[in-house]
Amino acid sequence: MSNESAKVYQPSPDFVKNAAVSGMEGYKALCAEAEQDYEGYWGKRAKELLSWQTPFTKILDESNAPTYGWFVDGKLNASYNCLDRQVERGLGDKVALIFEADDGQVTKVTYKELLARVSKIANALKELGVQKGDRVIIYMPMTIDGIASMQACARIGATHSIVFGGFSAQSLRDRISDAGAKVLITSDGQFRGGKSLPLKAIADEAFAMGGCEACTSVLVFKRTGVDVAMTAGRDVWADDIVNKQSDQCDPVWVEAEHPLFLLYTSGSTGKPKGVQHSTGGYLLHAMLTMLYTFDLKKEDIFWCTADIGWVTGHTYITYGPLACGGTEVVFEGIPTFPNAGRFWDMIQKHKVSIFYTAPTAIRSLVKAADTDPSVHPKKYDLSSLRLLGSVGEPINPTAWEWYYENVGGGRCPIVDTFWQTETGGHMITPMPGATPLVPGSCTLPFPGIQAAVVDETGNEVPWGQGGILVVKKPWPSMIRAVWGDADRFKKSYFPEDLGGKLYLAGDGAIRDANNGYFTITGRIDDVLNVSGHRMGTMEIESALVAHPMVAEAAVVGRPDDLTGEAIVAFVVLKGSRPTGDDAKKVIKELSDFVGKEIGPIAKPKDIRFGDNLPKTRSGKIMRRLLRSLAKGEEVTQDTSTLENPQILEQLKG
Ligand code: 6R9
Repeated sequence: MSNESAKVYQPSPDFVKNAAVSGMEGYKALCAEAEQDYEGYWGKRAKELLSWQTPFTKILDESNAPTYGWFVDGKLNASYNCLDRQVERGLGDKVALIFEADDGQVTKVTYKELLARVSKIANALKELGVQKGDRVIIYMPMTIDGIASMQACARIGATHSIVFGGFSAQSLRDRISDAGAKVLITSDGQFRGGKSLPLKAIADEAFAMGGCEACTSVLVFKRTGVDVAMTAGRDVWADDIVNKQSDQCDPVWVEAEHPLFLLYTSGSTGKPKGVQHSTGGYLLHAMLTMLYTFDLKKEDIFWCTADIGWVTGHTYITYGPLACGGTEVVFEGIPTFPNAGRFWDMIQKHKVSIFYTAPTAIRSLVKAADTDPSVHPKKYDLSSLRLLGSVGEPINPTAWEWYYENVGGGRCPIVDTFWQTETGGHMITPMPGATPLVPGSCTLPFPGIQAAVVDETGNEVPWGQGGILVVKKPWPSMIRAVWGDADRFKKSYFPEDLGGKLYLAGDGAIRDANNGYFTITGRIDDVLNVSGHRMGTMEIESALVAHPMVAEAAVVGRPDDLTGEAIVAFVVLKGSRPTGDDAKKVIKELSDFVGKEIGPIAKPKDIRFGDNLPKTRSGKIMRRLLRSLAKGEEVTQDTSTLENPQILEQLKG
C-alpha cells in the first residue's frame, strides 16, 4: 500500500518558521539526537522542562524490565509543576482555566486561584486521613473542582483514579474495590445537555453492593443542587470541609516513579485493568507533547474537548496544559447542546487557537451541519484557530478534509495523534510545523519514540505490508503496571510470542511503501472502539450473561458511519428464541441491563437471538462468522468446521 496518489498537505511557511519543531530537518534532527543517545535525549528534556526537588542522576532503570523506571532517584511533585511554579514565574494572574458550564456560564480561574482551590481540597483530603500512596477515586463531572480534585491528590502524593461520570454503579464499585480506595470524591449530580443527572445516588448504589469497605469517606461537591442522601460518618459536603481549609498546602515530594494515577481501561479479557502511571516520566511526556505536537505558545488558547474520565482528559486537560503554563478551555457539556454549533460558538467566543477533539464528534457535527446550515462552522468566526488535532480512533479522510476545510479554513494543520491510555501521551503523530500531512495517516513517530510494525514472531515487516504495531524501546510515560496484576501486565504488553521485549499496543498498522507513514488499521484484539471509547467484548458478554434470562452471548463490532464501530450482540436465551414484539421487549430489557452493569456507552446497537451460537466442533464460538453476520455480509468463509451451520440463518438479523 502506498499513499502516493493521496493528496499531501504541506505546513505553511509561516507555521514552519515559528514552530517548536521546525521543518522536516528539525524533526529529523530530534530523531537523530534520540538515536545517538536515547537516555540523554529524554534526560536533557526532563531536566529542562520539569522542576525537581531532588534532581535525578539516573535516567533509565532497566533492572526490573519490562517494568522500566525513569529518573528513579529524582523527586518532584506534579501539582507543584503545574501550579506553584507558574505563580513563582509571575503567571499567577494568568488565566489557567476558562470554564464553560453546560448552560453557557463562563468562569475564569487564574493560576493563583487554582492553586488556592487545589490546596484547600488537598487539606480537606488530609483531614479525611488521606496520605501519600493512598488511592482516591474521583467520580466527578467536567468541572473546575473535578480538575482541582485530581491536582489535590497529586499535591499530597495520593494516587487518583477517575471513573467516568457515565459509568454505572457496578463499574464504580468494581473500581473502588480493585483500587482499594480510601476516599471517593463525587458530586451531587452533573449537567449534560440541559439535563441534570445523578452521581451521588449512583455512588450510594455502588456502596450498597458491598466490597467498598476500605473506602471510609465520601467527599461530595455541590453541582446540581439535587437532594442527596448523606450517610453519617462517611459522607461529607465539600462546602463544609473544603471551604474552611487554609489555601496553603505544602506539596509532598514524591519519587519520580510514584504512581500519579490509575486509570481503568478495557482489555481483551476479563475485567478492566488499572493502568498505573508514574509522576516524572508521565509529566515529562505530557509537557513535551504539548510543546512539540501542539506547538503550545504562551498566548495560545488551548481546548481539548475530552472528559477527565478518559486518558486524553488527564494528559491534555489536567496535566499537560497546566504544566506548560497555558490557558485552556474546559467544557462541561456536550457538542450538540443547545445546538450542534456549540463547539464553533465556543471557539469563536473564547478565541481558541488550538482545538483537539475526536473523529466521532466531527462526524456527528458534519451530519448536523448538512441538515441545519445554521450550525455549519462556516457561519462562525473561527479565525483564531491555528492548529487542529484528532484523537481516539482513526479519522477517515472525508472527515479529515471536512475538518481541515470547514473548521481550519484550509490553513490549520491537523495533528492526528495516535496513542493509548497505556502510553500516557502521543506516540505517532505529525509535527504541525514539519510533517507533510496525508489524511487518514497518523504519519510518523513522536521524536524519540521507536515504533515499528512486526509479524507474529516480532520480526519487522517491510513497508507496505500490514502487521502488528509495537514500540521497541521503553519511553518515559509508558504504563508501569496493571494495578494488582503483574502477570497480566507482562502478558498483555510484553508477550513472549514477540520475544518479551516489544511493547504490544494491541493495534494493527501498515507503513506506507514510499514514505514509511503509519496508518492504524484498528485493534487486533477483542477490544472495540465505539465513539473513541474502548470497550472489551468480553466485558459486555459478561454483563449479558449476568442477566437471568441469558444462557450465552457473543459480542462483536461492526463498522458504523457515526460511532466508528457499533456493538452487536448475539444472544442465546435460557428459554425459547423470542420473535416479534417479544423480541423487542427482551432487547430493551437486555440493553438496559448492560447499561446498568457497565454504563450507557456499552449498550449494544443491535441484539439478535439464536437457539445457539455458531461453534466449531470443539465448542469455540466462530467470531469471524459473527462479524460477517453483524455487517450483513453473506457468509463466504469456510464453514466446514461449523457444528451447526443452520444457526447462521437465524442470526442474520
Ligand atoms: C488516547 C486514547 C486507545 C485506542 C488505540 C487505538 C485507538 C487512538 C487513534 C487511534 C487511530 C488515532 N486510537 N487514537 N486509532 N488513530 N489517532 O484514545 O486512548 O482510550 O486507551 O484508546 O484508540 O485503537 O489502541 P484509549
